[in-house]
Amino acid sequence: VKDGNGVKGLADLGLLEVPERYIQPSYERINKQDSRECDMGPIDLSKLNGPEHKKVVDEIVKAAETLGFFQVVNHGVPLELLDSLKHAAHSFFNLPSEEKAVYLKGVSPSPKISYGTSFAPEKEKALEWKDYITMIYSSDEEALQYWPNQCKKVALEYVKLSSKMVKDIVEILIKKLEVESDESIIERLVGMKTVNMNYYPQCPNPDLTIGVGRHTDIGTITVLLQDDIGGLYAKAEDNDVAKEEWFEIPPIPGALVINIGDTLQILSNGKYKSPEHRVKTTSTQSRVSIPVFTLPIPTDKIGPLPEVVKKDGLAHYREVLMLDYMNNFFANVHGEKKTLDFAR
Ligand code: AKG
Repeated sequence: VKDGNGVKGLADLGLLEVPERYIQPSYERINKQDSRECDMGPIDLSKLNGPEHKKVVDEIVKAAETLGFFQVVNHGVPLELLDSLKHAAHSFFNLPSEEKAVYLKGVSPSPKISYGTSFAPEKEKALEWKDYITMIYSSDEEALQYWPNQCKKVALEYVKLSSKMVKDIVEILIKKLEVESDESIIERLVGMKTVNMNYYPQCPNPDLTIGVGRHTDIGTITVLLQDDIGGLYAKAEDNDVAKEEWFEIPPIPGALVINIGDTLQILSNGKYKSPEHRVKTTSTQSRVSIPVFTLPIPTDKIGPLPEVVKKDGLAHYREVLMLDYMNNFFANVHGEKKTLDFAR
């Protein structure tokens, strides 16, 4: 990515095969036949305000306790904005390389915005077939000043318009833990937001490569907009079964994908699952996805909630500083659910 064109630059060369350093060991490769489509329909969040409130709450809680992934509709983010976001992501990654290069780490106009490729390219044995831009939200002014022109307005709208839904979902999940439902817990859990734009160029060897390797998200919850190409897989957790079971999270027009992050798994003492997930590449089209990660602020501490530990009789995690948890995540390559080991 040093020349500013990342994997997109490689894809544009029209290679018939990916370079050796993108070829994954077999354990990491994704075979569509080994997975099932997740057939859980989207949850209609507008029903939270009507007679079906309890049913919707139960659906959200059940999903958080099992796969850790679900999809939502009537989420408060206008459908036109979802289309504009996908369009904006393509516009950014289609820029000439020198225009993207200004956002590379080290030269970027702000440490809160960075453009890159793969996840930890200096450390990875095999690289991920993905370019991205990360934008950490701190204020509207900063976003409008520093984020790329191609996406700043829509990305900012997305962060803001998704935040009520994020708060509602977090509140439902915290209330269900029967802790003293104190508004400040919810506020702390949604203290920080980062929006990413991921770009997976079309790839000549989708069976040998990965878009994103096995990992969990470290925050509270993630909201993800994916386009209609598909390729996101989540692993069902079942400690008794040796065979891995993967579910494809299918694109649903107008829906947003929600997944639980490590922070909620830790806070709930393991009741809510932060699912391992990964992304397959595709040979036919370039895919975009746009996640908003919601996290506690770096100076906050996260640990199992005392009321939950009391009920469970033991704590499965220790208390850690969010900053240390984040640094550990970014200092390592992607790998299964190993970020959680940092809090054990
Ligand atoms: C991530 O950005 O951490 C993802 O897992 C992306 C998921 C996707 O592209 O569908």
